Amino acid sequence: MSVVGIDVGFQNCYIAVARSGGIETVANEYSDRCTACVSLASKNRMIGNAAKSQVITNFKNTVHGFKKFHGRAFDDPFVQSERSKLPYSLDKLANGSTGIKVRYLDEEKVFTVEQISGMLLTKLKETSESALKKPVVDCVVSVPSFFTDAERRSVLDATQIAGLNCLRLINDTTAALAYGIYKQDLPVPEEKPRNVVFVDMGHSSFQVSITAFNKGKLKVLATAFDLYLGGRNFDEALVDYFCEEFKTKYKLNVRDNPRALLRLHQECEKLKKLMSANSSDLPLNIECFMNDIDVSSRMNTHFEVMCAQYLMRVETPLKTAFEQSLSRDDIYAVEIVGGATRIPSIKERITKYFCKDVSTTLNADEAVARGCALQCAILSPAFKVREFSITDVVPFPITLRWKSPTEDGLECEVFGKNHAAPFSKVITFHKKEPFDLEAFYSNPQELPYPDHRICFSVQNVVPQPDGDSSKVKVKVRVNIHGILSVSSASLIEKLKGEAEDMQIEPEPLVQNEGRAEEQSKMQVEQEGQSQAEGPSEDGSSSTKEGAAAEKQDATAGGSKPNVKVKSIDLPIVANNIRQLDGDVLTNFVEYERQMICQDKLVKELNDAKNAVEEYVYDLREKLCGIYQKYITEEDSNRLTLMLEDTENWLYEEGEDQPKNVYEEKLGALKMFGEPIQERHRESEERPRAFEELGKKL
Ligand code: ATP
Ligand code: K
Ligand code: MG
Repeated sequence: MSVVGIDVGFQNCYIAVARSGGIETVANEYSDRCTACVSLASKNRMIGNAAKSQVITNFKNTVHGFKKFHGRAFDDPFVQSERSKLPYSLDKLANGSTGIKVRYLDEEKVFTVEQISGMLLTKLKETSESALKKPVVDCVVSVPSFFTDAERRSVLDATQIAGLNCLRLINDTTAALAYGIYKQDLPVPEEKPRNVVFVDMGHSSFQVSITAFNKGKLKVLATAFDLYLGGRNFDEALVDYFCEEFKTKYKLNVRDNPRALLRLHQECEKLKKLMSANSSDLPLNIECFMNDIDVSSRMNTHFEVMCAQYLMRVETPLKTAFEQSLSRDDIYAVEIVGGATRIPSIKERITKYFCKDVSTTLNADEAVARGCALQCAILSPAFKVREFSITDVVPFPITLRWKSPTEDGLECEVFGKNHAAPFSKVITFHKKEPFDLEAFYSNPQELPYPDHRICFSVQNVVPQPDGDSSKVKVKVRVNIHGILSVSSASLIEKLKGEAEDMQIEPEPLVQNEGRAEEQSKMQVEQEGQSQAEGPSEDGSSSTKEGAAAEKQDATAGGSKPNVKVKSIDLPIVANNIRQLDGDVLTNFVEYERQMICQDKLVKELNDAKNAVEEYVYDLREKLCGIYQKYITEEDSNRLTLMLEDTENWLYEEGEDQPKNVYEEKLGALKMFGEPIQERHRESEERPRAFEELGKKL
């Protein structure tokens, strides 16, 4: 069983694995990071760093910056504003969600964001497999702490498309701290916790969390964020500036030329990074930028003035996080990660707010992936790690509204802001008929986008034999991924002739079943996460999904002899959940497999073709060099001619042939090449053999 953690960023992805007793990050063939980029072509796909090189050359079919399309409708204002800036096309899917329109295998295709993310995850899976040298299925994947139900479900679908089994979707901020603090000496559970602020500015967003640590556990106290503040804002500020300048200076309309605009973007990002290390003014030069014109300019401290509107926004989430939890004096350390915190003026703002130096004990790039791997190791039964419980929070309060054919809706907030998660609550209703439970975020205005309501129908509810309402217990859960569900419902049937003396919860049975009373009779039992309330009784990790369920069985199961009730499980039908349908998902999984096979075929074909080309070059060089002594001039000329023919063939009819044709071609060349190689090898080894012999004598 594998232990893999994946940090899926808007721009950069990192992988960490557990190997030889420790957690380490994994590099692919190019570097330690994988760019979140997928490029579709007429024969295959390129994913990650290979796709990055296609951003300009194949811009219409090279997809990047798609992370925030997860779970969002095409009509979402954010999607629309992104759309106007993207070099590739978006399209509205039949269900209203965001589709990505590209040409693949010479056909127009609209992929869902789950499919595109699935492609990226396929690449990340393959990279971890080649590092671990075994198949990878289990993993933990990071998401921004502000991702809502719909976004999380969408990311989970993507992991499934890639053939991964995601054990937990963990919040970026939580993952990073989990790793950083794991090994340190922490206060025992009875002592005052050590509070750490965590600040992450990536390419697309800014996240803050305040977390309390004790030995063996971490509890997030509050989170805050600016959904749209990240490194890319600073790139865009530079792009805007140079677009204006080049308009007057060179009469160039850069925005009309997608290729030039993309190049300018790349150069501006480089410039931004350089400016983090140099306070002096720096040049920007791009050759043959547009209409054969070379452009050049400079940038200096004016950069900060240009970005004032963004720098101003740094403080707000920091403040918000504190307003929800602690005072600044209770903070032990401020840890910063994420690429954009390297911008000096960002770091300055953070330092200024806390009146204290920020720590960079965590590796700014790898901390999230390492935390994911650590969480994966904790969840994996095959892996032994010290107990460490991770309790996160519900970022946006959740309300439940119930209604049935004879009732209007009534509602109650089941999970308040910063409620511990994962967590289950058992809610008792008194009902005579099936009813619907609608779940939604209480304050739509604080959400990143208008989330829709999801609905759970509790079916088969009937009155008691005596006509009374039945007691219906419903379990509502924010699960380990931060996803909400009504996970079970049961009807408690009083057994005939017996008084209901065994109360499941200390609530008097009310005789009159009026509508107004229904409301007061809704009762919420807290049930998940013992750590959320106090010290754990059994010390077991609260992140294990099963714990809450077992407790439920112990109370409602009726093991005591004097229980006079019977519990009947009720079916629940979920509606309007933004998650891929079973059949659709199965098709996507299958399609992803086909695309993987296709990529593999193309790779093998290219390898076979390259092998011919390489052999031609290699043999030709050696014929004039080290092989010269081992072939007659006449044969050498004939062979050289043959190599030349092959080379020409590769550029003409041999350009696009099946694999076996290249293999045969290579075989034919080797028939001539190998005997020469053999003669060369023998004569090289002969003196060495003599030498060996000489030594023995
Ligand atoms: P997100 O967390 O928003 O999903 P991400 O995880 O992909 O995005 P990171 O990899 O943390 O983002 O950071 C990438 C950002 O950091 C980019 O905007 C990049 O230009 C910026 N960055 C990286 N190094 C530097 C540097 N030295 N100076 C300034 N900015 C930098
Ligand atoms: K990242
Ligand atoms: Mg990130």
